[in-house]
Amino acid sequence: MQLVDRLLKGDKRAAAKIISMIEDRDAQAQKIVSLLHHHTGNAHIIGLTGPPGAGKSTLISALVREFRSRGKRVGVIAVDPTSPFTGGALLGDRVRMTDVGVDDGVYIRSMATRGHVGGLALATYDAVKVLEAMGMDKVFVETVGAGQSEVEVANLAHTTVIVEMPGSGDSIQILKAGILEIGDVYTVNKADEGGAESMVTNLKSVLPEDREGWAPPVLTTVASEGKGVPELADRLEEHFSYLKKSGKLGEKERIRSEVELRDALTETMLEKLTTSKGGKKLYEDVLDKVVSRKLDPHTAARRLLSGKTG
Ligand SMILES: Nc1nc2c(ncn2[C@@H]2O[C@H](COP(=O)(O)OP(=O)(O)O)[C@@H](O)[C@H]2O)c(=O)[nH]1
Ligand SMILES: [Mg+2]
Repeated sequence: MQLVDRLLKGDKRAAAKIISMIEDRDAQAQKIVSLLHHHTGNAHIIGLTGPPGAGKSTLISALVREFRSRGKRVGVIAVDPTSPFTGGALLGDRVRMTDVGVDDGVYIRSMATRGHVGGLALATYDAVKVLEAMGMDKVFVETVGAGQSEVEVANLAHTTVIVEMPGSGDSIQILKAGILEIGDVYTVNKADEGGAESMVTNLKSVLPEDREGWAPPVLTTVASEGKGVPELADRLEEHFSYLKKSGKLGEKERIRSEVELRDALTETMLEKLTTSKGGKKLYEDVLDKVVSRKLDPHTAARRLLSGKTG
């Protein structure tokens, strides 16, 4: 397929086209992504999550520059409707972002995953594959920290970075958000605004000193000035090395693959059910019965699968 060939050569326009097809759930998208799968598996996938406004997008821009200066090819997927990388009023340092935008070794893409079952899930995995297949060494995924998406991004990424900012919450709130289990690297950004040190102390007091041979570091950064960014990049590289040496990379890949397989199963089953003759109506009828309490969801699912819906 011509589009795939172009992508494999690193063509950004091909990447843009394919990711749009994924977003639109174009019938061809699945076939294309299937062709890409065996061209993936070499990139370091890094997820960044944290509250809106913490500086995730700014930090990613700074990391892109840092890794470019280290000779890495870098891709970015932003699953964040509130601060897209392109269009509208976005990034603080628009000009410098445009600089990396014309660089062949950088591809940045914002994505809307609305309407996809599971939100972040399958469409993002597919988009990451596109960036891997086009030859990116580092693929950053930005998600806004809102409940479930943190855990989802931790499953998607090899390395999960939790971005906090001073005053964004005391340790109890941090505990509640469930971010203590999933972060591999923590950074308190906006360290220029004061209060960062107490945030760091708070975080350190509640984080484990050792998690299966890895001690999650807590850093401070000023993303808008690039301060602390080389150190952050170093920690990311260290974590990737740790994953490789400890055999954890294989475990992570298995979890990633399982999430993908499960999501694909759900999607395939739903597609099969709703595109078969009379399937859509049957599905809606069963859904109505669940709503009116005539049927429970478990029984409904089993009946739909077995085809006995009477
Ligand atoms: N003072 C200060 N502002 C920052 C820093 N990092 C980002 N910002 C600003 O904070 C705002 C939100 O940043 P953004 O990257 O969009 O946050 P996101 O919502 O987490 O992606 C923007 O106006 C940035 O310019 C920082 O380290 N210090
Ligand atoms: Mg953002």
